[in-house]
Amino acid sequence: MKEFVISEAKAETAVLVGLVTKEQDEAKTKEYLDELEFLADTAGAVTVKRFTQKVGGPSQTTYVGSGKLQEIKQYIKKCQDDYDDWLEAGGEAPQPVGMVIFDDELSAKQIRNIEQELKVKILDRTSLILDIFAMRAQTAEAKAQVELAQHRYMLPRLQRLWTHLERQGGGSGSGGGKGSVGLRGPGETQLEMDRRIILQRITLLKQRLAEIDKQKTTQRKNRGRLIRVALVGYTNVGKSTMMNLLAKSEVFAENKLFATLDTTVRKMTIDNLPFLLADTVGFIRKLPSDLVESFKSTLDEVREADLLVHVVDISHPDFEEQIRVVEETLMELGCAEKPQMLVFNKIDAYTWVEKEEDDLTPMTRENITLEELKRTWMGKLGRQGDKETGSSGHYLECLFISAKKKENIDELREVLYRRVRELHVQKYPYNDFLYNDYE
Ligand SMILES: Nc1nc2c(ncn2[C@@H]2O[C@H](COP(=O)(O)OP(=O)(O)OP(=O)(O)O)[C@@H](O)[C@H]2O)c(=O)[nH]1
Ligand SMILES: [Mg+2]
Repeated sequence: MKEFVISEAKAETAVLVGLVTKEQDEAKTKEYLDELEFLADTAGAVTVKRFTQKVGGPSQTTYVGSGKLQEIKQYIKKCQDDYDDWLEAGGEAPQPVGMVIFDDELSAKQIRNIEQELKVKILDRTSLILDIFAMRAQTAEAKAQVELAQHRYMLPRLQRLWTHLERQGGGSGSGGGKGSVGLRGPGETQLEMDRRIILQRITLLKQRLAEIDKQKTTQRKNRGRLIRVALVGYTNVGKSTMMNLLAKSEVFAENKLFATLDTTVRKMTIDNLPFLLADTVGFIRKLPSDLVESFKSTLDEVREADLLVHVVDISHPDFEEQIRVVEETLMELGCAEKPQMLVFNKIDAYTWVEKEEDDLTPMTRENITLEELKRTWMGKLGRQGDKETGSSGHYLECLFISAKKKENIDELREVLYRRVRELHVQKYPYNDFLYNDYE
């Protein structure tokens, strides 16, 4: 039998691992793994298999139980053998498994143990997200923020460096777009830095970010007496598409997670009423708190906004949970009390399953029409908290649009105009110049 070796060629094929627990039932775990697969895809990895295990909670040593770990090992080995057979036969070989991605954050100990057993790249949800961020970071600020988050992630996991795995492909310095999945961002030399050097680097990055932050604060102060509106929401809901539509900007938007990392601010006008509109980084479940912390200055745009437009992808099967995640993240940022409006986007892609009359199984979310959903959400306007939808926020407005098909955009503009104008008059009551213009 051939020796079990690692080759670079197989680096971009992934196996996903998640747990089914008391708190997270099978359906939930499937949703989480769907999202993890989308994240992997965004990072450039093809998922070939998923493993799940029903347990009370993650094992402290290997996350999954030892039986499941052996099962994963066998699978990896089988793929490798198939690959070798194919090569021998001279055919076009299917990729063997290059990495295993775990749906929760792993400790140093877990990573070390699992890596020893599986002998392929081990990633967790956090390192995968960080990897995508490193790939997406464009500005000096975003790059510094991602690098800071990566070092913070790395620090308690330094043992990971004494591994048999050859580390290649990392860019030097802060996240470059090149390199293979999980190895972008701080490169090999940096991975080998000891604790002390990493700590120095963290201090330096924090200083650099504080500098940028100062400049940005000054810039923001110089923007004049304009109401500031921020588009917030889960990743991939269509924030940038809306921004481009409303402000005629050209923010990068695509069907990948975290398409936009940097905040873009545009001055826009509706009926002679000028205000600022900001497109911000998307949120996601299990977003590492280090990352939220590292993105402090990017998120200041949200913190300092006068009005938040919470964009939701109504065509996503999990949109309700996404709303809750965004609400929680806003709470973490101390923004929960800001005036907010809810904009359900992608109504063109909303689907539902009609229930047969004689079908006595309970109604599920799948059976709800768009009209019913509208009624439910409209009904909770202005109310704090809601049992039916599980949402804790209270919203001034609730709109249903399609940014792509340009449906209900006039209504969106109208509502924005009304709310911004209201806020403007409250905030700058003596600004007669503006006032006269709008009467
Ligand atoms: N069907 C449909 N797709 C839409 C709509 N609006 C946006 N999209 C698509 O959704 C995907 C994500 O859009 P973005 O505007 O990049 O989303 P985002 O919220 O800025 O995402 P991040 O920057 O990754 O957080 C793109 O493929 C868009 O074309 C819509 O109204 N309907
Ligand atoms: Mg975007």
